[in-house]
Amino acid sequence: MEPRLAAIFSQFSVSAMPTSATGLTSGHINDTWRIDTESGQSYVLQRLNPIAFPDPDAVMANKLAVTEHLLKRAGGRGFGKAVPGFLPLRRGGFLLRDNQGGAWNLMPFIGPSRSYLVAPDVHIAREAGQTLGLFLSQTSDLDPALLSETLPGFHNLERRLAEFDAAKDSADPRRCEDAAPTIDTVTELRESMLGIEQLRQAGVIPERVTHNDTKLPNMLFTPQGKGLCMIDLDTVMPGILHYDFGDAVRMLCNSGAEDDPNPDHIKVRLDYFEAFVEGMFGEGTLVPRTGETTALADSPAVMAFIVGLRMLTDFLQRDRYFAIAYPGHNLVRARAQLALARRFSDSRAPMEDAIESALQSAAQAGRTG
Ligand code: GN1
Ligand code: MG
Repeated sequence: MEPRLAAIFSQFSVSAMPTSATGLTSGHINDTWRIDTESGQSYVLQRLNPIAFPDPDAVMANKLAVTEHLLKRAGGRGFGKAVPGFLPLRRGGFLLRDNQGGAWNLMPFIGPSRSYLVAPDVHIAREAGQTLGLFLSQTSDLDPALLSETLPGFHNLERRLAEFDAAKDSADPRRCEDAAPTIDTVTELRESMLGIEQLRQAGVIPERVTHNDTKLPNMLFTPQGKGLCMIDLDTVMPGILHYDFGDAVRMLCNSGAEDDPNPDHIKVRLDYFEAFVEGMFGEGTLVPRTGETTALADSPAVMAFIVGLRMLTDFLQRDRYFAIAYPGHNLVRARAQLALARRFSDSRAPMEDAIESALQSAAQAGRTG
């Protein structure tokens, strides 16, 4: 095990000796390792990226507030059995600063468990809906005003468009040229994507505690494929249902990869969508509040558009935010996500029907049950 990691691990309040560290590489922002120890208990050691998270103390405070609340609320439902927690440092507190601006925290590894990059079947899509629904229902009574907005305007499309416009104006001409057709796609779609942000600002869609990074790899399942819990709580903040719903569907219901270079692979899995909404709403796991179903069927397109826009902006800014695997990776990602946004817009009507029928079956179950 790398001496640097061993030294950092030793500062946390764990008595067992570490035996190995394995990099967990599915995230695009932070560095994460699984640490195995002699006792058999494993841990997840994470270094928060200082560029993405300029105020790690506020991030940690949000994560602690949400996990403490989840711990109080967990149990009694026969589902949602696990809650991610944090280990304190020997000297107190939960965050260890290094001299490069990184901030480290340690969590117990929840196991046995697994996660997926791609959903293998409708069963997992349903469990994913239930896992997110449970997280949102268990945080429904946590006042969002108690959390800081650690990444201001994170899913605010007006803000993301302003950042994109500024990046375009100052980008190097070569990158602008490579990105020209993708920039045209943004120009074509941008107005049509602003509805949810306007409804939020008008107060039609109410604020709640949201996870804000609900892609499938951030959901944990048992080895048999039962949903366990949401992980990667770095972005828990005040938000709206549309962010978490749309972002989860973005990854789960795409038959291609997030960075698929082949546009023919990018199609909407309506069967997965139906299963997802049944899992989330069908049995009353999450009961939406007034205003929360308004424009909900638009949210997958909008969230794919926002992520694609952020990736394109990052390409124009020479890839300083998202980790890339090859030159041009952010542009490939952006193309795929913008193509996906179009596909979701085309599937709006059947998605709206699926949401409606899941809500109806919940209402029926409520009447008869
Ligand atoms: C980033 O770090 P990771 O992979 O969980 C990003 C999300 C994007 C996602 C795209 C803090 O998430 O907003 O949706 O990549 N996280 C941050 O895969 O910017
Ligand atoms: Mg994340």
